[in-house]
Amino acid sequence: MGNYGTNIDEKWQKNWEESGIYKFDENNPGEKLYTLEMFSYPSGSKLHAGHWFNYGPVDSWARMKRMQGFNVFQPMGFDAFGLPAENYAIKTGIHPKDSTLKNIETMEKQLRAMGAMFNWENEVITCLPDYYKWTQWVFLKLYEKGLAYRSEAPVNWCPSCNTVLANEQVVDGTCERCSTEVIKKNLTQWFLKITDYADELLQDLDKLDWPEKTKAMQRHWIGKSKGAEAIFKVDKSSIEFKVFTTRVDTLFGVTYVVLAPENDLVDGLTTDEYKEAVAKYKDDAKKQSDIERQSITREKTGVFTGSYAINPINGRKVPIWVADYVLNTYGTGAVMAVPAHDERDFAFATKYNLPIERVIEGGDSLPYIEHGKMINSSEFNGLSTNEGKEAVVKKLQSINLGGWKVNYRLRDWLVSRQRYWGAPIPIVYCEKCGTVAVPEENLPVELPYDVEFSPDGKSPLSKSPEFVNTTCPKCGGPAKREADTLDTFVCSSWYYLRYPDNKNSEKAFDTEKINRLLPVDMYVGGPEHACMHLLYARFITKALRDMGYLNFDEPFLSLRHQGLILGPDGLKMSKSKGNTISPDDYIKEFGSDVFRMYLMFGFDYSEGGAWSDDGIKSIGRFVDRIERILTSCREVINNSENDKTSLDKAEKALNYVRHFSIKSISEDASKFQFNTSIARLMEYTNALSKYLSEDVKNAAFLKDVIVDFIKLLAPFAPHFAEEQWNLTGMNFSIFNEKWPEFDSNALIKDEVEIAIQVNGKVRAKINIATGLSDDEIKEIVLNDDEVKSLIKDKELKKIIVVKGRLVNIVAK
Ligand code: ANZ
Ligand code: ZN
Repeated sequence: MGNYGTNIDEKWQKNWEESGIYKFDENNPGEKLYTLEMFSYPSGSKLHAGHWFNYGPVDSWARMKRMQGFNVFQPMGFDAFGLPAENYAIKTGIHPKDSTLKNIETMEKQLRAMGAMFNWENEVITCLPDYYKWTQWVFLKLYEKGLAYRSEAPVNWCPSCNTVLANEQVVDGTCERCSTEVIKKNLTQWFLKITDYADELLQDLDKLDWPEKTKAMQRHWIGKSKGAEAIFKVDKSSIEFKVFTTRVDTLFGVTYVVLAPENDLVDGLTTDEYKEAVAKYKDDAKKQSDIERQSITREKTGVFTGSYAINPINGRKVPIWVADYVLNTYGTGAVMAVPAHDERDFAFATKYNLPIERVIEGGDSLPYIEHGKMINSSEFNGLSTNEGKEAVVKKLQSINLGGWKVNYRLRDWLVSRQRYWGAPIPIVYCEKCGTVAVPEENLPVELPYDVEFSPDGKSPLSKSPEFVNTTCPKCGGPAKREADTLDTFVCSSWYYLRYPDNKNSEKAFDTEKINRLLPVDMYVGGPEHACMHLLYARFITKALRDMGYLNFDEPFLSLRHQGLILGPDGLKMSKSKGNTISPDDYIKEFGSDVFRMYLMFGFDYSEGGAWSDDGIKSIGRFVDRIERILTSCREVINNSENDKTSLDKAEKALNYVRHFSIKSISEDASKFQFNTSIARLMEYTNALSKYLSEDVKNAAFLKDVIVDFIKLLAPFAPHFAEEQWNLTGMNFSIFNEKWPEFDSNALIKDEVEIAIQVNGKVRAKINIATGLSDDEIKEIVLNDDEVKSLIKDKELKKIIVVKGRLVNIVAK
């Protein structure tokens, strides 16, 4: 075992800390590089391998960038409000504030032991009043702009978490956090109007250097759909309604229309005869999740209302049904059904014996859902789907019964929560003045400590009279505070704006400063945030920009996701499976650099994989080997007896590896390809070892070569490299050194290996000097003893040279 271990880690952490070398100052030389890892949730279970996999390699990337001349800003903080702490409190009786602050203390210690260049002086902790004061300010700004509003709506309710959820927090009909099936409840809640930005959120994705998959997920979530609206009048009634369709060319094929059970028009449309059946159906529909309702395979159900609607294009009377496969929250909550050309309508019509009429030519069987020529559509017959859409819309426009329409799947962001551990919503309800925003000078609305927070579906804060009862900021009369708190995703939607100016007590941030330091240049975190945090943060940035607080459009220019580190069994780590890896134990045994380097070498960064003890042990041996070899190199360098100054074959070979490593590592590590970067370091180590076996060595040259080696190693093994740097007699700190640049001349090899093909088969390989002409090469090849014996007495028919690779000989 070598000398490297936690003692070395501690030594250099102390030096870095005391010298303050990583302190960020925007006036430092170099282009600013805002490197950000998604901040941690302070849980009781400490830092796990996943945190390490997120933060360690990104710190290595940032260290390389620093050496390449960037002025790196890499802050860290805690996303400290939220349900886990509150649920833990309910279980144990420990107040969420106490447990959270204690967890933060532990995690900070662990994060420091990682030896990353975190700018701790810029830390933010979202549950502290000096932060959430400004979360409340952000909310108020949105409210002033009409981007925050309160409304009654059927919302997602998790019966286990006892709170409403945003659409983004409902995964396959279940709660994102606890997997309980989510139900619908009609509640008055606060929403943020993210839909105002739907189109820009979609368009600007094209500008971002983000994983394609993540962009695709956001595109799908925003769900822009271009179609048309058509107005159907209800027969013998003054009621009319719109339908949204992406296939207006099929308008002649409508044989019935469907309203969502929740559509407000349903009761007014239903005739007495059908009232009972419809009422019962509406009741049943409440119990179904949107996902179930939209499933193609699920058995369709529905009821007739007794009323008819008039098709605007041909005046035909069609029955109006109510069915839960139509969602009230999309489009107009009403659908024109074309069973011949839509799968769901087809299944429904088949089940209820409704007519099915083909209006698009093509395919053998129904439903035919592709494009084609219009038929059975009077004057439109013969038009293609696209021509037909234009023509039908034109007609609808001319009779004022429809037009083009764009719809989005994205819904406004529901941000109020009936829970305790969150930022109070800074709103007051006054009997006289109604809904009143808390004035900025009265912020923060502090979260009281002594509150009964066991959840029962009512906001815990509503049970605290000291909190709820207040006076109206407008009229001074009695008023009540909003007792819901903000979803933690609101806290995390703007934290990257606070980091650079975290001590500002006058403002959330200084606009000019933030405009200089943002956007974030590199953002790294889990892919699970694709349609939540990453969407919300983009929206908040754009909204603040429109209010004049920011001058950039996007918060995160580049984004990378780390993969998942699995247990040794290949399964997701979990306490119950007993397959968790505790970083602390390994770090104690191997040192933090070995842990970090193993994560970087053992896995593709964006893929992750199964943990292996053998893997980390072999990295431990690699570090020991480097230590031994560098020690020997230093002995050679310090003992200049059998010194030479020329660069001969051995030096050239080593120099090649040196410059090849510089080139490859610079390229690969910048692309987050850390595993291949470390593989190059291993080759470099081998080349050094080989050179040590030479009889005579060039000490000055060797010194340069190990200086470069230690620099290349530094980002990946920061403590160990700093120690080696010091032992080599260099000045503190290696992280103030310039990253080496490769010399392309060193990469031109004097000789190349060429394959000799005889009659189509590779028979030999010979080394040939580079830069020779074809004729010179032919001559060398034909005079080679091995080649001579291959041809023997055969007659040479043909010889072809493929430069740098191959010589092809045909001999009979
Ligand atoms: C008639 C039609 C004929 C349709 C046809 C499709 C094929 P996207 O792409 O998702 O926007 N639709 C509209 N509103 C709906 C609602 N609230 N709930 C369920 N389905 C709804 O899909 C638009 C299509 O989904 C619309 O076009 C409508 O069915 C249906 F051959 O209208 B279509
Ligand atoms: Zn839940």
